[in-house]
Amino acid sequence: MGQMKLNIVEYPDKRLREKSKEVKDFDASLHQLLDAMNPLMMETNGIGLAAIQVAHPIRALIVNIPDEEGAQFPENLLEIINPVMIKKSGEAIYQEGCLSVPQFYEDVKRYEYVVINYQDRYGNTKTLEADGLLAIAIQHEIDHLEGILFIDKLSYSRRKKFEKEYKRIQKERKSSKKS
Ligand code: QAP
Ligand code: CO
Repeated sequence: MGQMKLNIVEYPDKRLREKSKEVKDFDASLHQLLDAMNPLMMETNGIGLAAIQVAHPIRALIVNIPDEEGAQFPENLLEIINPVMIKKSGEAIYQEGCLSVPQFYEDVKRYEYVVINYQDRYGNTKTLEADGLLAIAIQHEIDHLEGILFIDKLSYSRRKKFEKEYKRIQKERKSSKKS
Protein backbone atom coordinates (compact mmCIF):
# COMPACT_ATOMS: atom_id res chain seq x y z
CA MET A 1 0.00 0.00 0.00
CA GLY A 2 1.38 3.41 -1.01
CA GLN A 3 1.95 6.44 1.20
CA MET A 4 -1.11 8.54 1.82
CA LYS A 5 -0.71 12.05 0.38
CA LEU A 6 -2.50 14.68 2.43
CA ASN A 7 -2.97 18.40 1.87
CA ILE A 8 -4.31 21.04 4.24
CA VAL A 9 -7.73 22.36 3.24
CA GLU A 10 -7.68 26.14 3.69
CA TYR A 11 -10.31 28.78 4.42
CA PRO A 12 -12.63 29.69 2.67
CA ASP A 13 -12.99 26.11 1.36
CA LYS A 14 -16.57 24.95 2.09
CA ARG A 15 -15.33 21.49 3.05
CA LEU A 16 -14.22 22.97 6.39
CA ARG A 17 -17.91 23.66 7.16
CA GLU A 18 -19.04 20.04 7.05
CA LYS A 19 -19.99 18.23 10.23
CA SER A 20 -17.62 15.31 10.69
CA LYS A 21 -19.04 11.78 10.99
CA GLU A 22 -18.57 9.47 13.93
CA VAL A 23 -15.79 6.91 13.51
CA LYS A 24 -17.19 3.39 13.69
CA ASP A 25 -14.40 1.31 12.18
CA PHE A 26 -11.09 1.42 14.01
CA ASP A 27 -9.36 -0.25 11.12
CA ALA A 28 -6.21 0.03 9.01
CA SER A 29 -7.60 2.92 6.97
CA LEU A 30 -8.12 4.99 10.15
CA HIS A 31 -4.59 4.11 11.30
CA GLN A 32 -3.17 5.03 7.91
CA LEU A 33 -4.89 8.41 8.05
CA LEU A 34 -3.63 9.14 11.58
CA ASP A 35 -0.13 7.98 10.60
CA ALA A 36 -0.15 10.44 7.70
CA MET A 37 -1.62 13.34 9.68
CA ASN A 38 1.14 13.38 12.28
CA PRO A 39 4.13 14.04 9.96
CA LEU A 40 2.07 16.64 8.10
CA MET A 41 1.32 18.43 11.39
CA MET A 42 5.02 18.33 12.32
CA GLU A 43 6.17 19.63 8.90
CA THR A 44 3.71 22.50 9.01
CA ASN A 45 4.55 23.48 12.62
CA GLY A 46 1.12 22.57 13.91
CA ILE A 47 0.13 21.59 17.43
CA GLY A 48 -3.31 20.29 16.49
CA LEU A 49 -4.96 18.93 13.36
CA ALA A 50 -8.45 17.58 12.73
CA ALA A 51 -9.12 15.01 9.98
CA ILE A 52 -11.53 17.39 8.22
CA GLN A 53 -8.56 19.73 7.65
CA VAL A 54 -7.07 17.08 5.39
CA ALA A 55 -10.39 16.45 3.62
CA HIS A 56 -11.47 13.47 5.75
CA PRO A 57 -14.65 14.59 7.57
CA ILE A 58 -14.51 12.02 10.37
CA ARG A 59 -14.43 12.68 14.12
CA ALA A 60 -10.69 12.24 14.56
CA LEU A 61 -8.02 14.72 15.59
CA ILE A 62 -4.44 14.80 16.78
CA VAL A 63 -2.74 17.13 19.24
CA ASN A 64 0.91 17.49 20.26
CA ILE A 65 1.54 20.22 22.81
CA PRO A 66 5.10 21.59 22.80
CA ASP A 67 7.17 22.11 25.96
CA GLU A 68 8.23 25.55 27.25
CA GLU A 69 10.99 25.75 24.64
CA GLY A 70 8.58 24.90 21.86
CA ALA A 71 9.90 21.37 21.34
CA GLN A 72 7.46 18.59 20.45
CA PHE A 73 7.99 14.92 21.29
CA PRO A 74 6.41 11.87 19.65
CA GLU A 75 5.41 10.47 23.04
CA ASN A 76 3.20 13.51 23.63
CA LEU A 77 1.07 12.84 20.56
CA LEU A 78 -2.59 12.40 21.43
CA GLU A 79 -4.93 10.71 18.95
CA ILE A 80 -8.51 11.56 19.85
CA ILE A 81 -11.46 9.85 18.17
CA ASN A 82 -15.15 10.64 18.77
CA PRO A 83 -14.50 13.13 21.59
CA VAL A 84 -17.32 14.26 23.88
CA MET A 85 -16.83 17.10 26.34
CA ILE A 86 -18.22 15.97 29.68
CA LYS A 87 -17.00 18.83 31.91
CA LYS A 88 -15.96 22.39 31.27
CA SER A 89 -15.25 25.35 33.51
CA GLY A 90 -13.46 28.66 33.78
CA GLU A 91 -12.35 31.05 31.08
CA ALA A 92 -9.09 31.46 29.22
CA ILE A 93 -8.07 33.79 26.42
CA TYR A 94 -5.37 32.63 24.07
CA GLN A 95 -4.03 33.91 20.77
CA GLU A 96 -4.99 31.12 18.37
CA GLY A 97 -4.02 30.24 14.86
CA CYS A 98 -5.07 27.42 12.55
CA LEU A 99 -3.32 25.51 9.78
CA SER A 100 -6.46 26.08 7.69
CA VAL A 101 -6.32 29.85 8.25
CA PRO A 102 -2.60 30.46 7.66
CA GLN A 103 -0.80 33.55 8.93
CA PHE A 104 -3.66 34.92 11.01
CA TYR A 105 -3.71 34.87 14.81
CA GLU A 106 -6.24 36.36 17.18
CA ASP A 107 -7.40 36.10 20.79
CA VAL A 108 -10.21 33.62 21.40
CA LYS A 109 -12.09 32.94 24.64
CA ARG A 110 -12.39 29.28 25.67
CA TYR A 111 -12.98 27.19 28.77
CA GLU A 112 -9.92 26.98 30.99
CA TYR A 113 -10.55 23.38 31.99
CA VAL A 114 -12.24 20.54 30.14
CA VAL A 115 -12.75 16.81 30.57
CA ILE A 116 -13.44 14.68 27.51
CA ASN A 117 -14.38 11.10 26.85
CA TYR A 118 -12.93 9.77 23.61
CA GLN A 119 -11.64 6.67 21.90
CA ASP A 120 -8.09 5.81 20.89
CA ARG A 121 -7.17 4.38 17.47
CA TYR A 122 -8.18 0.89 18.61
CA GLY A 123 -11.60 1.99 19.85
CA ASN A 124 -10.68 1.82 23.55
CA THR A 125 -12.63 4.35 25.63
CA LYS A 126 -10.57 6.96 27.49
CA THR A 127 -11.05 10.01 29.67
CA LEU A 128 -8.77 13.03 29.53
CA GLU A 129 -8.65 15.98 31.88
CA ALA A 130 -7.02 19.06 30.37
CA ASP A 131 -6.11 22.61 31.24
CA GLY A 132 -3.68 25.15 29.82
CA LEU A 133 -2.78 24.94 26.14
CA LEU A 134 -4.01 21.35 25.85
CA ALA A 135 -7.52 22.38 26.90
CA ILE A 136 -7.49 25.20 24.33
CA ALA A 137 -6.22 22.91 21.57
CA ILE A 138 -8.85 20.26 22.29
CA GLN A 139 -11.67 22.82 22.13
CA HIS A 140 -10.28 24.32 18.91
CA GLU A 141 -10.07 20.86 17.29
CA ILE A 142 -13.50 19.71 18.53
CA ASP A 143 -14.93 22.87 16.91
CA HIS A 144 -13.49 21.67 13.57
CA LEU A 145 -15.60 18.50 13.91
CA GLU A 146 -18.69 20.77 13.92
CA GLY A 147 -17.49 22.86 10.98
CA ILE A 148 -16.54 25.75 13.27
CA LEU A 149 -13.36 27.81 12.80
CA PHE A 150 -11.72 30.02 15.44
CA ILE A 151 -12.44 33.09 13.31
CA ASP A 152 -16.17 32.39 13.85
CA LYS A 153 -15.65 33.14 17.54
CA LEU A 154 -14.25 36.63 17.05
CA SER A 155 -16.10 39.79 17.97
CA TYR A 156 -17.59 41.80 15.10
CA SER A 157 -14.65 44.23 15.01
CA ARG A 158 -12.01 41.50 15.14
CA ARG A 159 -13.80 39.55 12.44
CA LYS A 160 -13.66 42.71 10.27
CA LYS A 161 -9.93 42.93 10.99
CA PHE A 162 -9.61 39.31 9.86
CA GLU A 163 -11.49 39.94 6.58
CA LYS A 164 -9.16 42.82 5.83
CA GLU A 165 -5.96 40.94 6.73
CA TYR A 166 -7.13 37.86 4.88
CA LYS A 167 -7.48 39.85 1.65
CA ARG A 168 -3.97 41.23 2.14
CA ILE A 169 -2.53 37.75 2.86
CA GLN A 170 -4.16 36.35 -0.28
CA LYS A 171 -2.77 39.18 -2.40
CA GLU A 172 0.72 38.67 -1.02
CA ARG A 173 0.54 34.94 -1.61
CA LYS A 174 -0.59 35.47 -5.21
CA SER A 175 2.11 38.00 -5.99
CA SER A 176 4.84 35.82 -4.45
CA LYS A 177 3.49 32.92 -6.61
CA LYS A 178 4.25 30.38 -3.89
CA SER A 179 0.75 28.93 -4.14
C1 QAP B 1 -4.96 24.88 17.01
O1 QAP B 1 -3.26 25.35 15.49
C2 QAP B 1 -4.57 25.66 18.21
O2 QAP B 1 -1.15 30.31 10.72
C3 QAP B 1 -3.79 24.30 16.27
O3 QAP B 1 1.12 29.91 9.35
C4 QAP B 1 -4.26 27.00 18.12
O4 QAP B 1 -1.45 24.16 15.00
C5 QAP B 1 -4.54 25.06 19.43
C6 QAP B 1 -0.07 27.21 12.27
C7 QAP B 1 -3.92 27.72 19.26
C8 QAP B 1 -4.20 25.78 20.55
C9 QAP B 1 -3.89 27.10 20.48
C10 QAP B 1 -0.82 28.33 11.98
C11 QAP B 1 1.10 27.01 11.58
C12 QAP B 1 -0.49 26.22 13.26
C13 QAP B 1 -0.41 29.22 11.02
C14 QAP B 1 -2.07 25.18 14.84
C15 QAP B 1 0.76 29.00 10.30
C16 QAP B 1 1.52 27.89 10.59
C17 QAP B 1 -1.65 26.26 13.93
CO1 CO C 1 -7.66 24.69 13.30
